[in-house]
Amino acid sequence: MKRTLTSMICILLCAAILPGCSQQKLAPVATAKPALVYALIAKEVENPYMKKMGEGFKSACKELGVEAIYTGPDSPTPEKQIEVIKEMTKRKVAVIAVAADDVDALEPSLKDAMAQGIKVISLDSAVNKDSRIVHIEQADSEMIGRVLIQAAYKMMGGKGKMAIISATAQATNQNLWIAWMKKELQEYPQKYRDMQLLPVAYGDDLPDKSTAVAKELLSENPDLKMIIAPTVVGMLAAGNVIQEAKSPVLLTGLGLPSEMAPFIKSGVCPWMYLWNPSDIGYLAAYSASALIDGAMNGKKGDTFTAGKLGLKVVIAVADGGTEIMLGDPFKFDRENIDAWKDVY
Ligand code: RAM
Repeated sequence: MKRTLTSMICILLCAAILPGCSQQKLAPVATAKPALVYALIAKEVENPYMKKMGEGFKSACKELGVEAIYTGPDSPTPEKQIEVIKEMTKRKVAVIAVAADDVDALEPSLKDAMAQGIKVISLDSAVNKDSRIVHIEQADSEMIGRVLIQAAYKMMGGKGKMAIISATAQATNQNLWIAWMKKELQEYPQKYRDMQLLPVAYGDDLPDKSTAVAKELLSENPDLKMIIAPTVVGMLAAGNVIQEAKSPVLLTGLGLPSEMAPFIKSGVCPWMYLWNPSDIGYLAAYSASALIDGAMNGKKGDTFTAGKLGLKVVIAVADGGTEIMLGDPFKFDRENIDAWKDVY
């Protein structure tokens, strides 16, 4: 009996309160604005260097409180990259940061993205100045090209046949570095008079093709003394081929310390160069955020703080556009490789 009376009272109380709720205007709940989305479009999504760029990009986006997408084509072609750019544009991301498979081919799709308010930057491998607001450059292209030829000169004693294994034939960054390698050879004919450079071989930044190209170079050139690979994929492939063939050919270029440590220790690669790819992704995200916030506009002389990387300045570059530079290339050799092989 008692329970019935209690439940009756509860029902009556609820009936008395509810209409009041429906009559009161409920204060609007502040709906959190959806986080902005920043997309990094790799040259090719499985490339280990690109993945490390993606890690840095994601880490910076987490610090910035925005959502990060790491994406890219399953093979490094401009056509496939354009498909991904269009997909990100359709998703109305706030930022597209692209490592270009071609300097010009992406222009229509990137211009369309910018026309829809998307901040477009390139990183690692530039698009032309009209396709971007600013480029995030790892290191000075001239320095990279010249230092690789100077390293080859020392390793091969200034004489013999050398080859370059590059990425894809349209890759902006490798093509810039190779142009500076050739300029170094042309500007010092006396110094390099006894060194011959074979036609550039392209491994397309694909492990299998880079391996096949390295094997072909060794079999077709028994007197080959040196391979220069300005691509981490080419470096690993050439290192394995040379080591497995017990070839005396020497190797230098741009390699990941984590992948190239065995070849530096065995002497196949006396030394090589690179930078931290994660820092490029990190810098790209902070540069994008500064563009979104209006802290900088990608114009020469603009400055902004890029998180742990500190103050950065926008510089004018030879292609008529602007860049933000990460720093100088770092030399990896027997003395320091153990300190770096577990870092990246
Ligand atoms: C490959 C890619 C990348 C380049 C590095 C050195 O991973 O081609 O664009 O910066 O090598």
